[in-house]
Amino acid sequence: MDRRNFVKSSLAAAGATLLAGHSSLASSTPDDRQSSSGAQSIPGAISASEIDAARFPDDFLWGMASAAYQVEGAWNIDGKGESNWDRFSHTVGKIKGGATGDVACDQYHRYKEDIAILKRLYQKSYRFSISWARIQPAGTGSANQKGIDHYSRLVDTILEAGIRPFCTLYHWDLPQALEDRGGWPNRDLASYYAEYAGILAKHLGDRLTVWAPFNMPWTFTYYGYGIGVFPPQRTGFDLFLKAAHTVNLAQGQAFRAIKAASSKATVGSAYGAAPAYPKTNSEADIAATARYNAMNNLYFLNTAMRGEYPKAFVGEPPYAAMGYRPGDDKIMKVPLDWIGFHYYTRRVVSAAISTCVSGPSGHFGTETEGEGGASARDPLTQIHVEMPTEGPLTEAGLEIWPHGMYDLVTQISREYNNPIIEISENGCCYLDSPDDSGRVPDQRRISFHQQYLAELARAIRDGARVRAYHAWSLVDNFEWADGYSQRYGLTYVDFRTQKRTIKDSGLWYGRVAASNRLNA
Ligand code: IFM
Repeated sequence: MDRRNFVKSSLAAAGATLLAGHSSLASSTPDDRQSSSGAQSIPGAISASEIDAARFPDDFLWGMASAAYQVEGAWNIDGKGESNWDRFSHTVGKIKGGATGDVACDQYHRYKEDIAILKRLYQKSYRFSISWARIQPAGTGSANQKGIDHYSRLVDTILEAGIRPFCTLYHWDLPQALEDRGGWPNRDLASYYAEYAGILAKHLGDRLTVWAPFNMPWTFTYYGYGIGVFPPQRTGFDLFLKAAHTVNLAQGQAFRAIKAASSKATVGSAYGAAPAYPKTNSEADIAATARYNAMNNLYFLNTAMRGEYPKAFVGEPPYAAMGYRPGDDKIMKVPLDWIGFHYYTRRVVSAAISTCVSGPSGHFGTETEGEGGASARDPLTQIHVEMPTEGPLTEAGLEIWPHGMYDLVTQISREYNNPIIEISENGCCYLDSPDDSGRVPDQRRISFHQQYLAELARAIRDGARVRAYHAWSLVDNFEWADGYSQRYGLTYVDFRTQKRTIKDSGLWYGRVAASNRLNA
């Protein structure tokens, strides 16, 4: 049975399916309270009493997140240049249903309505991203004033609503002109990107204080250049290594450019992260799991905090293939003011049996791994990575594993000297739509966030300095290669009319933000 069919059947069975071979996970999980108690009918689930007991600090920043290409539309308006995702979505056969982001949620024109929703739901933080091609249509050179003006108005509207603007500079939409120059494997992009960051900080840095250079850098470099499932669909592990190194340099250079232009700026991150658990207690699987953690969770964090690549490879980092030059450690090393990361679902890792690269197989969302065989995901880390299905699955096929939130937050807290942490994204795909009365009763989304947040509250109680949580997403939107077939919003969007309907989850999340409790 493929994963998608498995999603359907596991939903019908309330997620109670337990796959053979994964039962050893509970004992290898740092926290195994519930697995050992046997009190839960659904693996990994959090009890109602834990949800009732969860508390958040008075000044906790409840927020929602979005990304420019996924919500803005207006793809060629006010001087905006073409981006890689414009080109990709305009190419026949690339996106499910032939969808594009040309209109998306039309947030470029409807941002006031969307900020009003945030305000109505007592939100304290809005994480949005800026389209590089609106600011520099060809990726370099002077700024497009209309693009600057748009984001300036957006920031002002967010602030007027009493909400903190959190800006991601790059959420995957690269000016196509830079892709045409070789894209991220071209080291020159680090300097172009720093120039772009400096322009933003100069024009918005009097009001914006929270900046994250890159959204999920591993994902867009690996998917875009390593395995070719995102634009520009190039495939080569060397290309991935080069792209990732350019991004690490760009992160360091942008950090300095932002700080030079704005004395108020704090710079952090919006990394994708997933706690990884060894498939067995063998030394080989434990070592492979550590390599996964280094590659997927720390590859862009450790370079910033310590100026060096974490131990992601069997053997020395492949410096020559990366295009690493003497002195790059100093460029990469920048002490992030806070660490932001997303958590959606976990991984189970084993040492690869075969050294073949498995490459993409079947469906690829923004989190999915190849599923076939036991071969290595790539030639140098020699890891085999699985997406477990022990817990229930969302309608995107991602396993719900709330304990991972606790494990990840406490792990990063331990490894980086208890930094300030923001959860920059977490969310789930369910396709609930308005009922006859116009309500969207998406109880499963409420339950999902309640459980993950209960685990976040536990990490805070145990000493982690987490100051924010951003639900993905403010509105249903363009879900990359899946087009409009997946809905992550706390607000329903009718894409024919652009009518917004706050889902029950959004109303619930508003009460959470007002009370700092999950049983609101
Ligand atoms: O929609 C994406 C987002 O762009 C990045 N993080 C995961 C989300 C859901 O797949």
